[in-house]
Amino acid sequence: MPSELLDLARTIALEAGELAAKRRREGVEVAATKSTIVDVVTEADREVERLIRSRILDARPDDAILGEEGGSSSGTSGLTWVVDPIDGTVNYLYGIPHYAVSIAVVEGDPDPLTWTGLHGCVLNPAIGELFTGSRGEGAFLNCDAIRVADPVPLELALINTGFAYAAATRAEQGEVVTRMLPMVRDIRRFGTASLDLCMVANGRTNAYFERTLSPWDHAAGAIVAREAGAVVTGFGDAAPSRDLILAAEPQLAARLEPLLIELGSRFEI
Ligand code: LIP
Repeated sequence: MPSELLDLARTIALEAGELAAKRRREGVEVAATKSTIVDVVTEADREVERLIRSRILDARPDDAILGEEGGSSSGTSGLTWVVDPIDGTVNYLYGIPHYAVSIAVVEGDPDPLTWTGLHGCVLNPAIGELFTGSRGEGAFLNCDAIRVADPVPLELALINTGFAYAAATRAEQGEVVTRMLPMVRDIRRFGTASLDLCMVANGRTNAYFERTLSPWDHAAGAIVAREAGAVVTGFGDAAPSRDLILAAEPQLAARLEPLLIELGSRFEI
């Protein structure tokens, strides 16, 4: 049964990714703005999410769905599909080949603070990279098992992060990055949270942190990263949520979590 769910997530992600890539080739425009004028949605985001929802409902009518563009629908099975049809919408809009279809299956209330992530599938359709992970079953990039990078000291850590859409929050996030920059190898901002987590999972970066993410941004990538050996956490013992997601090889995670607080990352959001 578990692998059936991952197979279904993978099949749906591949079909959704084909549609997203086709719409990208045809040309993409902003359909509307959301929380701020830089938080955009394209018609492709909506169309891809409609496709994903209909495929899930056809196969799993009793499951709930929580999606970025279509909100939440309830179910009776105790499972929720957490869907970001196009994560990295700004990259998608600009034609930067680094965006993702992100699909997770979680158990429990549809709240990242309490749910248990079961399966995660993150596809970058632009380059054909498909990351998957299932609880207790490891993580994969296409057919190959992946692992986090070996431990490195802070000064050799390549760290990716991201910024909120709200200007005032970005200003605070910028201050944290300014303080961190002299302490680490370098900082990256790729623009797609689900893929940020997968980059930690296969050792392309050493750690990733971000605040203000929505559940669909991190649900699938968190499962992949955890299955690849990363610690994926919020502040203290909290699960990852809007408050914080930090993913890193365990020794680096233990160093970074208090450092983030020391650098002023725990400002009010
Ligand atoms: C975005 C991310 C981006 C993050 C933004 C936002 P969207 O998702 O993946 O990396 O920094 O805060 O959540 O809006 O492209 O689906």
